[in-house]
Amino acid sequence: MHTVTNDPRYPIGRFNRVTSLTAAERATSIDQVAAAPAHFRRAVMGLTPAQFDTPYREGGWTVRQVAHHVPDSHMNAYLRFKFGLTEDSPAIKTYEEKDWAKTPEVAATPVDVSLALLDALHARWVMLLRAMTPQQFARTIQHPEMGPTSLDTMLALYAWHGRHHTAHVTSLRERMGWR
Ligand code: NI
Repeated sequence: MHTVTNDPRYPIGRFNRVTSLTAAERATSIDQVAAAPAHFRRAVMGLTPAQFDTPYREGGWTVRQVAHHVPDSHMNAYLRFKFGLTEDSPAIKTYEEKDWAKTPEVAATPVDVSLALLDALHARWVMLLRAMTPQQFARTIQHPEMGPTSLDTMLALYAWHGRHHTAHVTSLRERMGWR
């Protein structure tokens, strides 16, 4: 389904937009969201401070910035689900992810803090996802760039997103020969 390329920005391919998911696809996507914190934690395990400060590709974010970006992104995702479930097709806000990666706390915050944040956030988010009905996954939000977007689409997007950033780190480790 995803086209794998040699583009270091997209180690697992780009996100292919889907409008709705089957029950089986939804279950797989929720499992991927559930597994994401442990997979990301394993991907960064044992890295040195210098390795955390290495860009995952030339001109790209450092591993440290990626580690802080994933919970930033998934907190926005969680809020999109909550807004989508409690309001009638609400307009949601995008956020300037490049600037969020440079706000004053990012350089000084231990990566462990963001890993713990990701654990707790996903624990709560997955409780929500597993409790949602198919009708609730069909609810929509208004995304300024994507237009009307179902929560199924959001689920598929964020299942991809966790794997996408984990692969940035694992592919860097592979290229650099880091054990
Ligand atoms: Ni991202």
